[in-house]
Amino acid sequence: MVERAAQRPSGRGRFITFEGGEGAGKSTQIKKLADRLKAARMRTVVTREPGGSPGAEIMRHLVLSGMGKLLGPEAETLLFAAARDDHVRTVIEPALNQGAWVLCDRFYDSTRAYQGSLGSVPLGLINAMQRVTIGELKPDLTIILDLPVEIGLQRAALRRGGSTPDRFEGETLSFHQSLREAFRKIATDNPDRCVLIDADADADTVAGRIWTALRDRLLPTPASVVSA
Ligand code: T5A
Repeated sequence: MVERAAQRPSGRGRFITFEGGEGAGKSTQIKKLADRLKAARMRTVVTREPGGSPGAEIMRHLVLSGMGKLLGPEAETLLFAAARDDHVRTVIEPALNQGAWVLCDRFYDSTRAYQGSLGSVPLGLINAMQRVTIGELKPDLTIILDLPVEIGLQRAALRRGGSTPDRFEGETLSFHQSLREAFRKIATDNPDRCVLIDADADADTVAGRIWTALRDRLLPTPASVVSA
């Protein structure tokens, strides 16, 4: 656990997280945004959860193989939390302190949606783990990609080819529908931090929507915005 300041010191980078159901297009959109920020000569770090650091990648293997599920929802949540602790300490915080824009594929909203809303892990336990693992760290912006679950699952299946669905892709359709509702609720409950983006469009159209949200929230001065 590390102590983290609530205020954003000058020179500190920006922390943007991407959330949504399976196959929502997060990786695709993070790459597009990273390319755009890099073209604007902004230092950019792309990372993901679970994983993103050597220790957390070991945890990723454990949870996505389904081994965490065997331990029960609370223990599985602890695995995600342990992975996040390592990831924040060794990758995210150092990058932000060096002024980078950190683009993270999933973060604590995934724990709230998957383990909290869907896994019935009590919110008190999730909040306690969050305090221990990340302290006051909070994304500057959370992009929640929203689309019908059938389309997301089709996209995920196409990308996977013949290989077996992972721990969460293999859940029922009603699980994924509830998941979509959980993310929509997170967006509604956190309007200052979250933007719900309609992801049911071609990748460039979705990227344009994300850029508009980012520009409006984090780049308020027109002079600081770089054209595409
Ligand atoms: N999890 C994670 C928890 O339960 N708790 C937690 O606390 C955390 C952090 C991670 C799993 O762990 C769970 C949630 C997840 O189930 P993962 O392998 O990292 O699993 O996978 P996901 O995060 O779910 O992401 P996916 O890999 O499923 O999909 P993406 O990244 O959202 O989508 P992407 O960009 O790879 O696109 C999927 C396919 O669709 C195409 C792409 O080319 C690709 O083939 N595509 C489009 N096609 C048409 N139109 C568009 N606009 C498209 N955008 C992308």
